[in-house]
Formats: sequence, C-alpha cells, structure tokens
Amino acid sequence: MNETELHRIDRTVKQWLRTSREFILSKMQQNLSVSEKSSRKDLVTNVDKENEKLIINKIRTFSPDSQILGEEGFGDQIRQTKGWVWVVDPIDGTMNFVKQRDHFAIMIALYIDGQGVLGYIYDVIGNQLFSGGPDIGVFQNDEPLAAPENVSLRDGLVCLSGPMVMHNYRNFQKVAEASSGLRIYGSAGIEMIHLLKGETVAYVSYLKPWDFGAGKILTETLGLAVTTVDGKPLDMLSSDFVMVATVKAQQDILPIIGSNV
Ligand code: 2AM
Ligand code: CA
Ligand code: CA
Ligand code: CA
Repeated sequence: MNETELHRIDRTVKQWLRTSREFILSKMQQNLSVSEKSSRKDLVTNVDKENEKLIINKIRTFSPDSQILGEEGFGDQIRQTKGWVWVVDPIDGTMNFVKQRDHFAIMIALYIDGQGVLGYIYDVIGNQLFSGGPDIGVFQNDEPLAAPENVSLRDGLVCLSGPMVMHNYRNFQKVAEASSGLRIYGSAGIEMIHLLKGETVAYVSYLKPWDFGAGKILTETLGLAVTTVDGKPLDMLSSDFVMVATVKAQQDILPIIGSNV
C-alpha cells in the first residue's frame, strides 16, 4: 500500500476513535447496564456493545469488502485472514470501566493478508492515543515514540494477568520474583501502552485476538518480541498465552517457565 493511502486510512481511523471516545464519555454520565458473560469476573455493558456497533458501522461504510473481528459479536465469523481484516475491541478493560470508570481502552487493528498494518490503542480517560504500524512508526498523540531500551527482566517491571499469578500458572510467580516488581492493570491495552513507553519490560496474559491485535502491531514496530509463552508465533484467529517483552526479558522468562526454545 502506498503512503498516501496509508495516511488516509490512519486519519480516518483516528476520526472514528475520537467519535467513539466522545460516545463513551457521554454514556458514562448515565447508568450502565452490566451483565455477566462467562463468569462474574467477565462483564459486558451496553456501552461495549453500542460502541462496537458504532465502530463496525464506520468500517463497513469505509471498506465494505473487509472482514471484521469484534469481541461482542457484531462483526463477521472469520475463518481465514486473506484480504483486509479489522480487529475491534470496543472497551478493553470492561471490569475497570465498570468499577473505576478509568483505565480502559478502545482498540482497533487493521491486518492485510495476515500482516499487521495499523494498530490503535486509545486510553479514553487519559486521552492518549497510541497509533501506527511498521511503515509509519508509532505515535503517542501524533508525537513519534522511540523504541524502548532492551532492558532485562531483573531491571524492569513485569505485567502478568491476575489469574496467572493467583494460580501460579507455569510458575509465573517466579517470573514476578525475578523482576524488579509485578504490576497488574487489568487491561491488555493499558498494559501494552506501558510496554510501548518503556515503563515495563514484559507482559504475559491469556489473550483473545481482539486483546492483542493492535498491541502486537505497535509493540513489534518498536522492536519488542511478541510470541506465545513458548516462543512461538501468534495465530491471529486463536486465543493463547501471549508474551510481549523486550528481547532480553523474553530470553530471561523462557527458561523460568520451562520453555525449551
Ligand atoms: P476485556 O475487558 O476486553 O474483556 C484483563 O486481564 C484483560 O484480559 C482485559 O484486557 C480483558 O479484556 C481481557 N480478558 C480476556 N478474556 C477475559 C475474561 N474471560 N475475563 C476477564 N478479562 C478477560
Ligand atoms: Ca470482554
Ligand atoms: Ca480486551
Ligand atoms: Ca472488550
């Protein structure tokens, strides 16, 4: 794709995101309708659903031939990743949205023939938009973001998902112990933002495609390693234990969790 076209798409998606943010802020003034999905810890609200519909309508008008993968099910049933595939998480960190009215993000990604092209993570309350891709670099509110330093696990903070730590999945408490400290933010998007800014050195969580779609593009563009916990490539259509880390931290973590890569 040529640069003009890429910038046209980029400007358009940023416009959708600004509209979407205003929509969420306006809805936050009203009572939320909250329901449980798979468990009491897995929530969805009317705002998640309405915001997904809003974004998907914009995508369908802009590029009617695309496939859309959306968390709340208003997109398509996708079986293959040929052509344009948009990945949408209308509110990432729904539990934070419900309990804290903060620390959640809107995420959109565009893949073409399985390759990440553009990714967006919008911290709604902080009004910080992280955007970009391999051909244009990564930006925070239109300021270019430098690649984070290649810091080791010992010298950096690590983000793990709550359940992973609580159940000591594959001895992940040892990973936390070997780091400078453990952080749990409860939103994959917010955790990816900390990595992009070089504030943490690794993030490991069980993620679905809409949880990692945008973050994978942005973190890889800045030189971070994105794999499964066994060091294998991610499948865009599957859920997996995902690890995003500096190259050094990745090499530090793999032996601790018994990956023979
Ligand atoms: P969500 O809020 O969009 O569902 C929380 O640790 C992170 O994991 C969030 O990014 C959350 O995204 C995601 N997540 C994925 N599956 C989840 C589940 N079953 N329950 C809670 N959070 C889940
Ligand atoms: Ca959810
Ligand atoms: Ca999510
Ligand atoms: Ca979500």
